[in-house]
Order: sequence, then structure tokens, then C-alpha cells
Amino acid sequence: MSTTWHVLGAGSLGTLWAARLARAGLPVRLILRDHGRLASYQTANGLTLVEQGLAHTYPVVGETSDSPGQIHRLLVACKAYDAQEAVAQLEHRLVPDAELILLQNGLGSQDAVAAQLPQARCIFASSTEGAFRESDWRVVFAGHGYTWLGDARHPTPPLWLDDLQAAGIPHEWSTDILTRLWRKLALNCAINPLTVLYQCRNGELQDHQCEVATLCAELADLLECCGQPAAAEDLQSEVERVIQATAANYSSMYQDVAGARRTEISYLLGYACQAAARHQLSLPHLQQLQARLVRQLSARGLPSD
Ligand code: NAD
Ligand code: KPL
Repeated sequence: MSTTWHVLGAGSLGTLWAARLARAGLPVRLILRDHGRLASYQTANGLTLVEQGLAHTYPVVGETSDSPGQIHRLLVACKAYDAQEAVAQLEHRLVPDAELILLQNGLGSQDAVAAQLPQARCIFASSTEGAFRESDWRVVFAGHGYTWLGDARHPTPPLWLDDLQAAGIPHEWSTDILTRLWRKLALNCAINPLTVLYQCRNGELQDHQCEVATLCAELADLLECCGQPAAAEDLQSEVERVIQATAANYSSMYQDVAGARRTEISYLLGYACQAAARHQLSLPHLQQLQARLVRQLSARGLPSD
């Protein structure tokens, strides 16, 4: 009998994973915020995933953090700023050697969760898949991609990667997951804040090439200083390539701001600036960028952390 996949957070990525695991006949349970959300979910008859215009509903069982039953495997699919508290609410149900898969973007939240649960195995993930919530309990699979998973402390891949294979979740076990997360953080820092400040699509950053190049140079210095030279390699050319390849898109941070949602700034630019300060590295443009972004978020009445 397969171990149950508990999925914490019924948002875009949580639904995308839960629906595909359930479709493959694997045992999945969805953990919702509270009894109100659970009651709402129960009237919907399951999670709906829309793929290439076709909608399918999967009757995944819902529960809340105070439901009974131990948790052996937990997919944490909430935003970085919610991860620590969401996991804390479940601590009493986690077996000592539980496995957690942390899907958060940026850096900082993963270490915080791992420190909270020293006996658990925390697997960090970095995903290029894209999904968005069309309405409650209904998610659109918007962009095919890949998920890299890794554990900096134990390089042995877990056996349950077979479940991901069976569920058709494209993935790869990575022995350098921190490098991947740092690289993605650097890309996000070079692109996302500028799209908010200039209120533009990614492609319009081609009109701000000098500013992008200056940020990339500072980010590369930071990566080197943080012991991540591989993440610094050809950073500027990759940023330029991503800007071109995603020219018509709005960045995830732009979309959060446009939707008046909290951003993950503290786990992206905030994390980068703090790491620079720890290393006494002066990165004036990155720091200025953070100050401008914080001002912009505050002016819009959004949290700046
Ligand atoms: P989301 O906001 O759509 O979903 C998060 C869900 O977690 C929400 O439904 C929220 O209610 C729930 N949640 C928060 N606290 C909870 C708690 N205590 N108990 C139960 N549920 C709780 O977020 P998302 O877009 O799925 O993003 C999740 C993470 O994945 C983020 O770090 C994001 O940057 C990253 N990511 C997202 C995408 C994407 O396409 N959506 C792609 C790559 C990476
Ligand atoms: O990941 C991204 C995002 O929008 O968050 C890209 C497309 C790489 C832009 O930084």
C-alpha cells in the first residue's frame, strides 16, 4: 500500500499536484485552512484541473489540520510566507521521520521549516510548471515545465519518485538543489521587481538593458560570495534569454501586485539583500531596487515583507 500524500494548501500548485497524484490512483488527502474552507470544498465534489481546455474533477478527500491521523509524507504547497505557520499547525500529526516536500519559491522558508522539524527529511523543490486558480477548487494548468527535487543533507533519492513518474509529474532528482534555487532566485530578482516598478510585461525590460545588466553583475557577485559560483555562470545572458522567451508574459510578482496579493519579496530580493549584508558586500543597485519596490508596495497598501 502506498504512503498517503498529504497536500497542504489547495492553491495553484497544490491542486496541480493533488489532481495528478489522484488521477494515477495514489492515495491523496488535501489539508485545508479551516472548517469553513472544508465545508466549501465538500460542496464542490473535488478538485478540478483544466488542461488544454478540458476540465476533470478529482474527488480528493479534504481535511483540516485538526483531523485525526498521522502524516508520513507532506507536500507543502503554500506561499513562502505561510509555510512555517502552516507546518507548525500540523506538527502534532507528523511522524518523527516524516518527509516534507517544500515547493516554495525563493529561499529562506525552506531552512526555517527544516529548523522547525530537525528529525524530518525536508526535500526542497524548484518548479518551472505554471498554474493559476480560475476559481475556488478549480485550477488551470498553464505551463508545462519541470520540478527539480533535492536534499542537500542526504543525496539519496527517495523511492516515492516512482509515484511522480506514475502521476506524470515531470521531475528530476537534483544533487545541487541549492544551486538551482539560488539561480532561480537571481533570475526572479533581476526580472520581477523591475516589471512591478515599470508596470510592464517581461519583454519590455529589453528597454532597460543597462539596469538589468547592472543588477545581474551585482547578483553574480552575491552568488560567488555565498559559495554558489555555478549559479552565477552566464547569469546575464540567461536573464536576457528568459526576458525574450517570456516577453509576452507578466511576471509572477507583477501578477501578485496587480491582484492586490502579498508578494514573496522577503524570500527573493529581501533574502538576497540580507545575504549581502551578512557578507558585508555592498550591492547598491540591488539595495536601491529593494527600497523602490518596498515604497511601491506600501503606496499600493500591500505588505512590504
Ligand atoms: P497559491 O496562493 O495559489 O496557493 C497557496 C494555498 O495555500 C492557498 O490556497 C492558501 O489558502 C493555502 N494555505 C496557506 N496557509 C495555509 C494553511 N495554514 N493551511 C492550509 N492551507 C494554507 O500559491 P501557488 O501559486 O500554488 O504557489 C505556491 C508556491 O509555489 C509559491 O512559493 C510560489 O512562488 C511557487 N510556485 C508557483 C507556481 C505557479 O505557477 N503557481 C510556479 C512555480 C512556483
Ligand atoms: O519565474 C518567473 C516569474 O515570473 O516568477 C520568471 C518568468 C522567470 C520571471 O522572473
